[in-house]
Amino acid sequence: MHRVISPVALQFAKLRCRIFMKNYVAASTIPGLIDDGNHDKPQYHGFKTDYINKLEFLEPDVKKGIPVYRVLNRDGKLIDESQDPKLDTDTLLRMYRSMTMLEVMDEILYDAQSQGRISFYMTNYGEEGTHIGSAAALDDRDLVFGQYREAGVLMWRGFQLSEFMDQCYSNANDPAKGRQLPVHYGSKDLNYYTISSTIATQMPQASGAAYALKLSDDPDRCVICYFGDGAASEGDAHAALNFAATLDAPCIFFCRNNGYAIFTPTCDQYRGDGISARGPGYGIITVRVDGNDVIAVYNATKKARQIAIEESRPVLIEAMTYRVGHHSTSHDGNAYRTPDEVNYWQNALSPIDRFRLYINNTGIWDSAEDEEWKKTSKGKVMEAFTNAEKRLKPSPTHLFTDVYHDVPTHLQSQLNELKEHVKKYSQHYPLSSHEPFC
Ligand SMILES: Cc1ncc(C[n+]2csc(CCOP(=O)(O)OP(=O)(O)O)c2C)c(N)n1
Ligand SMILES: [Mg+2]
Repeated sequence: MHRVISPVALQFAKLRCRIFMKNYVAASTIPGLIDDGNHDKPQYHGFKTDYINKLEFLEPDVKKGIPVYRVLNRDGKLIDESQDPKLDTDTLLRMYRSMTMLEVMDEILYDAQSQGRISFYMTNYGEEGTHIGSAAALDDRDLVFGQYREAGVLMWRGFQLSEFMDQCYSNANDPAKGRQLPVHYGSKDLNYYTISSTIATQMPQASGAAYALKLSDDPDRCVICYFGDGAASEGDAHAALNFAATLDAPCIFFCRNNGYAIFTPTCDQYRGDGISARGPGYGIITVRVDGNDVIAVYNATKKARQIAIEESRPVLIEAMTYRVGHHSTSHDGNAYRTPDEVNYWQNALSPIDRFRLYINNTGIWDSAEDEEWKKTSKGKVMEAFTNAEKRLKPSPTHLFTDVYHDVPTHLQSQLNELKEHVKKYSQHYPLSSHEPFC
């Protein structure tokens, strides 16, 4: 099919082309655009490089495995004193209590799902160090774009146990009024964007938000974008990293490399050196960190935040960790990995155990306090759980609200039809567990 271009449109296009060319020539300070007479140097647009005169291919493992930064050894001892962030006792204990509270919440909600009390759940077992180490290093005003397995970040920000429970129970207090799957939390007050199941969609959104922060008159903030090793295989990951790099957007890309994307192990997902190896390809400053060492994660994120804000550029952190739990309550991890593998990570490499050893070693926490805290934390979670379970589910009216400012007439007539139907067949509907139609 031929498109007919009007003479006016043609003139307009020519004008735009001239403006573009003018700007293009004005931008000729880009390295390689001016022939400086040195023909032994390549002069490609934007490159600073050399010629070679022997054929050489670049091996993918330019470096023999990007190293993993850690601060604590497996016995919870500082390896190098200079890496001690010297956090005060309150902060260290808050970190420990948050990591363990998250574990207790996971246990109770996972069991609740298997008893049919909630519809779905995803645990965070084994990844508590990545959540709390990174969250503690941020400012509460920084924007968080999460995937779905970062409940600890939200807990650190101050999301209450009752709020977690109300969301998982989809009761009348759930801000999404029961329209989201459990664990799809969000909090405007805590600068935590609502989780979307469609993996990696949070990544370009994070780049955009970081660019908006850069252009705003409030530049002392950054964005942190959490994503999994599996999400990194999505096209959105490429778009996000490249946009953030080229726009110099202050975004920390925090990859939780937990070894699996549901049942696909990382060795089947990529051939390169993990996610870190991709950073330099995008021109992004990168670090790989032991995700089960909460202090190392803290140091890496603190520094990443400083770089992102002060230099206005993205930073990539690859936190090496392990998903100890099943992918979700709808998936059985035993189908593709051995109990020995899981036990090894759960017992020998637990981020919580390592951190407990550290605070025991420093003398700020002991086993008696630990026992007491186990009881207290369980009590708090159970209380929130019981309250959420008792609360009514949202009114069925909310099937029709919140998409449009005013419910349009065609939806209003469907709502009326539903009301009549439910009235006629009320014995088939659990009306007593819902708030009434409104
Ligand atoms: C676009 C899209 N494709 C596929 C899925 C199905 N899915 C849900 S989670 C997941 C694996 C994600 O793995 P990873 O990013 O490593 O996160 P993890 O679950 O390990 O924390 C997949 C494939 C999805 N939700 N969205
Ligand atoms: Mg994963």
